[in-house]
Amino acid sequence: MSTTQEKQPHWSLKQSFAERVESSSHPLTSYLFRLMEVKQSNLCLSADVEHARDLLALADKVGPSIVVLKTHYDLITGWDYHPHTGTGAQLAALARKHGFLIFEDRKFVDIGSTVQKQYTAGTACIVEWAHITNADIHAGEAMVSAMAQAAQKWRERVPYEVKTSVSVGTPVADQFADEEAEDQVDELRKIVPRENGISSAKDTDGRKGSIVSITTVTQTYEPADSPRLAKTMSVGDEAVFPGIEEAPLDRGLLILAQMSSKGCLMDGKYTWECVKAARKNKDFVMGYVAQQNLNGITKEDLAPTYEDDESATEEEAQADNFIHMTPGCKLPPPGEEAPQGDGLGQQYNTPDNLVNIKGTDIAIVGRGIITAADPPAEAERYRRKAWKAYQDRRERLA
Ligand code: BMP
Repeated sequence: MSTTQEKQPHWSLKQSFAERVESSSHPLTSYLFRLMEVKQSNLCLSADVEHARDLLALADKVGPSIVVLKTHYDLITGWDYHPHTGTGAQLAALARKHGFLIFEDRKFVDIGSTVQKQYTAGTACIVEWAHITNADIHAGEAMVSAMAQAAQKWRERVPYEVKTSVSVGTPVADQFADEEAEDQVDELRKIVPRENGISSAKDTDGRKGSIVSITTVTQTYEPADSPRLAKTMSVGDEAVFPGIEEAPLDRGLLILAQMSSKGCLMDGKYTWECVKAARKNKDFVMGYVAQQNLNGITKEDLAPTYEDDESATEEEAQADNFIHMTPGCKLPPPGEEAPQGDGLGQQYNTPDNLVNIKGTDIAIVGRGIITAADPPAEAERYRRKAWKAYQDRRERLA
């Protein structure tokens, strides 16, 4: 199978995440690109821990280093399904506090009618708390449009109320607008101690970086029963990450186009069908879970012998700006060059191989961080490596 590496690199591989904001067709993708620049992070934590309380504690500790937190709610013991105060709602509060999106790795696959219900109803009611979910489209493209329809219906159904809030905006000047804002930033600073995010106003004139901001009073329409506004949450849980506004309420889908596991049966033909489904459903599909960059890819690249009438036009392929998230990521142990598999079929690549060489955008790391002696410190190490891989890619292709 040939790859994009043999062709001229697609424009999206050369651009910064900031530059890709404008040409994103999905509001949540635009938001995520901006968040990635603000936090200087292209790291997703796969939070596959045993108990709900461990999940929440881990999300709170590692939150400052990541832009996406990936869950498998069905492997978590003690998941509380209450829509306003349960585990999903609590995770949503942590996502607001630290500035990350929640990605439920549910891998939906069924007929459209069933996936609609699995996504927006049932015990877990995934659409309520997960900004992003994913689908294995072996059941056919119709399930993608069915999920898009369900997400849209959910979005329209959510009752609205006007919320008046004081928010701390993007750093703009060297003085605080007033004392109240300064206090507010101090409080938020305790929550986000790492030198990134709001500290992007740093040091252009040689002085120590300072957090500078203006206070703005905004009126926004918020869904009355959204976990983002859970009334029963304690005051501390209402904190909002100061570097960027809250995530939009739009929901997004990642298509599971390729997997990291040994012997995976998803062949080039399947991946090509994923690319077509993504291009057809740009309002809902943010991108892919994949092992390589698929932007600009053609049938000839993926499945040359597959007889398919629907070939992509050059124009269509050029317009791609999908985001790519990649699991099977680990750093090798000290003294070794490559990370070993887990003995159960999982295959690992380094962040450099995935982001710099294969051109994916977000590295998904689970056990590499979770089983470390100090998960927050290890998450920081992965964040730096994955971000460097992104910078190296841009330098290499410039
Ligand atoms: P770990 O880094 O501990 O191997 O975890 C990888 C995570 O990514 C798991 O949650 C797994 O279900 C998920 N995953 C994967 O490993 N490979 C894929 O191709 C798709 C996945 O969702």
